[in-house]
Amino acid sequence: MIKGYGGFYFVYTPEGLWRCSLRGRIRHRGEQVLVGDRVLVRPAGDGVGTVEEVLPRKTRLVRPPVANVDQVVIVMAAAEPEADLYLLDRLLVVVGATGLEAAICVNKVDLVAAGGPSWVEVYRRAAYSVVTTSAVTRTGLDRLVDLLAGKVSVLAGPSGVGKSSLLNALVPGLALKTGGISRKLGRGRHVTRHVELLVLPEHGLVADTPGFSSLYLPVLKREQLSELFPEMEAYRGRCRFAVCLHYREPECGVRQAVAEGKIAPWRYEHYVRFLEEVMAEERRYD
Ligand SMILES: Nc1nc2c(ncn2[C@@H]2O[C@H](COP(=O)(O)OP(=O)(O)OP(=O)(O)O)[C@@H](O)[C@H]2O)c(=O)[nH]1
Ligand SMILES: [Mg+2]
Ligand SMILES: [Zn+2]
Repeated sequence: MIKGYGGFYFVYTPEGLWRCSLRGRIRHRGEQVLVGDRVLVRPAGDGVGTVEEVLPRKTRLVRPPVANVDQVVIVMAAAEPEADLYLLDRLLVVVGATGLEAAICVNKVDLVAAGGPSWVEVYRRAAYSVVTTSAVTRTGLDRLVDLLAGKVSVLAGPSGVGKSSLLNALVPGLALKTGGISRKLGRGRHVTRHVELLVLPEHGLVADTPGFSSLYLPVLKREQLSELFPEMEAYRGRCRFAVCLHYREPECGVRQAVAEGKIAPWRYEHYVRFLEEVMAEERRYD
């Protein structure tokens, strides 16, 4: 199911988009049909049908409410607005802890020198998939298409980085509002957030969102946090303590790597901020 509208459920089928109503049985059970749900549809002729059954969900995001998401693509701008690496790291942790794949798209590379911003390499070396794009010059769009192909993805990231512009560039005929118009609306807490999955020409499904609002760190144990910083993995074995938070412990391989410039200073700083947050949260529930 890719969108709900006017009491109908629009289902993407191999034969095109079908407008469906819900079988009474589903409605009576109070079962919800979410965008992203895989459903069984009984045809009623001419692009119309009934949703007979909702298949079990692989995953379920709460905000935005989308089922069966495979990956979250975090979009940041190379400039205008300057990339917010704290937000990026926070989103990477939130997405990783939710058990979804995280990928990074650095848009607006037309505004900076060739090669893109230097921080991009840090994330590539940490083994994240990173694509650099421009919705204006269309640089890198083929790689973004590859990243989205065959998957259910959600775009996330701050306002104004070009999420809607990128989708407009990928889907001929699509005319999502761009240019900060949605910014003002998207921030208001009472505005209905309309979620829909767009069908990409290469069979990917992708949702544009006004931003990934679930910025709370999910319930994490303090020892788990460093697993969400993949570049720390290589140095963990050098810590004196088997269970090391890489915080104030002596002879810590991770802190050593930061001191030697092998781990980016801001990544470690953000790690410490998240760690302190997780620890404060744990104390609250003690
Ligand atoms: N130079 C340049 N400008 C871009 C690019 N992509 C988008 N823009 C511009 O950036 C502004 C914001 O783009 P949007 O696509 O509305 O950004 P968004 O991420 O969807 O923002 P929200 O919907 O508010 O979350 C618009 O004025 C776009 O024309 C790009 O690759 N290069
Ligand atoms: Mg937008
Ligand atoms: Zn350590």
